[in-house]
Amino acid sequence: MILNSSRFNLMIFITVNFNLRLIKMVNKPIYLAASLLAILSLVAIGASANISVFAQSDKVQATIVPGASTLTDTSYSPNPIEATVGQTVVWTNDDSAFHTVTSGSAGAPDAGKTFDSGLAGPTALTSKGKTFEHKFDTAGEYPYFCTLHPAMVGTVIVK
Ligand SMILES: [Cu+2]
Repeated sequence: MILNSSRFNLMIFITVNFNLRLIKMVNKPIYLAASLLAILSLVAIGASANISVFAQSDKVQATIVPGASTLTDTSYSPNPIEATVGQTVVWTNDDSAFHTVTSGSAGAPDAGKTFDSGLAGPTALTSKGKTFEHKFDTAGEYPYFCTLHPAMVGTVIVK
């Protein structure tokens, strides 16, 4: 973002300098108009580029809320989580208890087949502050739950 912004400022600086020199050389109103137009279009390009940087951030943040084990469809926040194809959802365990982020629904044969933070290993959300992430490459609705507290449910909607 900072890099993008400073590069953008440098672009404006170069354009303004170039155009000021042009105005001094020729000193005709048409060049003033042209340089103003050039600056305005650069501002427009810069603004739209910055907006797209915000919109297409590659990660979407979500949390497991405090006291989640006593909750149902509010245990994961936000719910649903909305993402676009190619984005990665990052769940952070903000609760003191151990939870999982497991695709599908409790008892279903395909539970955990698409993604699963699991009960052991580096992705297990054993304690507060632990994170689990999954990249969504296909549009669709992905229900998920916690294997330790099957009442905890959420959905990821990928568009
Ligand atoms: Cu849980």
